[in-house]
Order: sequence, then structure tokens, then C-alpha cells
Amino acid sequence: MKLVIKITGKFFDMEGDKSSLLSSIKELIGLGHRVALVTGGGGIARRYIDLGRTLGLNEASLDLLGIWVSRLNALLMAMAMQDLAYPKVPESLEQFMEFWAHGKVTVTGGFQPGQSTAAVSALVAEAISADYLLIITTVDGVYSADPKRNPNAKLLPKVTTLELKNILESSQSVRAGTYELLDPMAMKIIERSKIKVMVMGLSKIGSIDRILKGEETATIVEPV
Ligand code: U5P
Repeated sequence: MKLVIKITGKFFDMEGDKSSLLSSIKELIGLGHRVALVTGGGGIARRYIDLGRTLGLNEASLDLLGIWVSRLNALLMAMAMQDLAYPKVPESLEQFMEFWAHGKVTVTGGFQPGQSTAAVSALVAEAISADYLLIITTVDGVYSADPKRNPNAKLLPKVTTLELKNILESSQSVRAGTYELLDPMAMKIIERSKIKVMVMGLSKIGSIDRILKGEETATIVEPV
């Protein structure tokens, strides 16, 4: 299968061992899958965006700061994967396709202002006709409300893109650095190409089959 894995930038902020992601990707490759990895910008991107705001930078420039941080995270992962990954980080979808054609894991951060790396992951999934887009977050999937703020929030095993839009609309903005799970551009691409999306925690990367059978907690997004 062709898999696009979008890893939250928060992964790079968290303390602890980063090698579990690498071993999960190696395992997937060992099983014969092809993998593209998209890295978010995380806390460092937000820090630069905040600094830029205090200096009066416009939204496009702030987005560019976020993009460069996400590319730094991508470079870190590409370097850590050594021979398994293409050694350069693409700066556009066209460059991504060029690097992807070499047959290795291609690791990318952002492309252009006005979106988040979730949109990048949707664009990449569309362009390579991926079987699944796996969105890795710090929680187990999509909740009915923010589980960190609302103790009654419930994990949704299945959600349509329409339901997801309603959940996200109440909690998101489109300013630089403030996108949460999926930005509007990502939703549009997922809908227009009916991309199969799963939202999950890091430890579930290797469990696609079990998630599909409902044996593992995660959220399957159904495009409508
Ligand atoms: N960003 C873009 N375009 C991209 C990817 C990221 O403008 O293609 C900027 C946004 O400001 C985003 C920040 O909030 O970089 C960090 O990416 P993310 O971690 O929010 O996905």
C-alpha cells in the first residue's frame, strides 16, 4: 500500500525517545508498503510565529516561518532514516513527486502559505493516489469536543467529513500557527478525492488492519 503519514509537530516538542516512529516506519517498509512522511511545525513554529507577530510581520510571512520550521523537522526525520529516505526535503508538490519517484521514503514539511501541513499531507496523498492518509496526533483520534478541556468528550470511531467540519469549525481559526487537526484546504482535498483518512495516536501506526476491524481505538474519516 501507499501510505502518507502526517505527524503532528507536537511530536517534536515532547520529551522522550523519537525512535518509535522510525521503527514503525521501517516495519511498514519491511512489509512492502511505500511511505511518505509529512511533519508539522509544533511549538517551535508557534514560537517563531509569535515572535514574528510581535515584530509586525504579515500573515504570509508568519506562515513562511512556520513552513521553515516544519521543514527542519522533516530534515531531522529524513536524516534519521538514513538510506531509507530521500536526503532532501521538497519545497513544493512537484518537487515532492520528483523525490518520491526515487522510490524511498520522502519526508516533507510545508509547501506554501495559507494552509497547514495537514493540507500538504492531503495534497501528497492525492498526488500519489495513497491508499490511506494516517494523521498522527497526541490523542487517540477525533473527539466530540477537545478532550483536554472537556472531560465528557467522547472518541468517535467513525466520522464523516461533514461531521468533522462541524466539530473543527467551532474550534479553529485560519491564522498562522493556529490550525489544529485539519485546515479547510485539507478538508477540500480529502472530499474531492475521497481520500481514506484515519486519525490515531502514534502507537497505532502499524495497526491499520485492526483499526479497520474496530479492534483498535482510532477514528476513520469517511468522505461524503
Ligand atoms: N504552514 C503553511 N503552509 C504549509 C504548511 C505550514 O503556511 O504548507 C504554516 C502555517 O502557519 C502552520 C505552520 O500553522 O506553518 C506550522 O505547520 P502546522 O504544524 O500547523 O501544520
